[in-house]
Amino acid sequence: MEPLDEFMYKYKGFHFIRDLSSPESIDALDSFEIRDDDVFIITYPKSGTIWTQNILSLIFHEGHRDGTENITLAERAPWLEYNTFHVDYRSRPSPRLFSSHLPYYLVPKGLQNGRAKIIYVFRNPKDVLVSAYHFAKIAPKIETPKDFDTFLERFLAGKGVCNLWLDHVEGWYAHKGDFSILFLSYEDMKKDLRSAVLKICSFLGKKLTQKELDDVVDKATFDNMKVDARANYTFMTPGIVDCSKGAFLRKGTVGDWKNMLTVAQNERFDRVFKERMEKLPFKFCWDIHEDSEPTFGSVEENV
Ligand code: PPS
Repeated sequence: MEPLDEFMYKYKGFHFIRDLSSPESIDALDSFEIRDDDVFIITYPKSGTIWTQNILSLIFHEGHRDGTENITLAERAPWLEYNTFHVDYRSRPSPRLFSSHLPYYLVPKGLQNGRAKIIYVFRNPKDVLVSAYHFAKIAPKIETPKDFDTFLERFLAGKGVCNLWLDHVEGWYAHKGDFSILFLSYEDMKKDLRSAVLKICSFLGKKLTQKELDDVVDKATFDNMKVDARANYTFMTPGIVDCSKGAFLRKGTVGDWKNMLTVAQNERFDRVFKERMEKLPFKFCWDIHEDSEPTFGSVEENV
């Protein structure tokens, strides 16, 4: 283990938050027993995790859909590597839902060639950067950014939590054959939530009635999640996310980077990221008004 700063340590090549995990807990994941009907949401931070947690919770739990249960999403689809609520994952009833920011090489070995399913959600990295910048200001467990330019350079160098965005996305995509995995883009979810929910249902072999589908889509909109205490992170202690400093569900849109990056910063971003991004098979959407065609067609799945 290599301490990186006051907030992070590096272990097995990956940057973890100090207070929320330990090398021993990461080692234990290697042999964590996977069940056939487990479902994992995997993301680079700020790519649509809570959104997908909500969608899966709504698909799987009737009580969530009909509003009779008051269980937070962190309990519904807890973090594999950051067990902040100290849940005994082994005794949880099936089907279990999990969330994780881990790279492909650190997830439990049982996920490889297993029947458990992974939904990998990715988002255009300029919006990821901007979302992460704002999040860092309300998350006491990670370093408060000095200024946006410094934050941008750290992001481009992969020096923050979860390392380099490119490595995360490329790694998962290159090893897609090792897992049963569905790739979804945040932007496609934003442009056509209903189609995204149907895509997820089809991947998971779940059939919803029209009414159930309507409920999932309705409860998973940004506006409804923003006022849903199970989803908007007000359930977190201020020591982990301090919602008095800003909302976790901040803008929930595509293209907010245009309000933040200067022309020079945007050019710098492109210089560092463009070449590797062009080799990725995904069609990235940088503005909510562009690309009326969904990118699902170019997204692959191994079921
Ligand atoms: S984390 O901390 O990694 O778990 O964050 P994550 O949940 O992956 O990403 C947070 C961003 O997702 C946005 N979000 C949504 N956008 C659109 N619709 C819905 N329903 C939705 N739910 C969450 C959230 O607002 C964060 O993005 P920004 O750009 O900061 O608003």
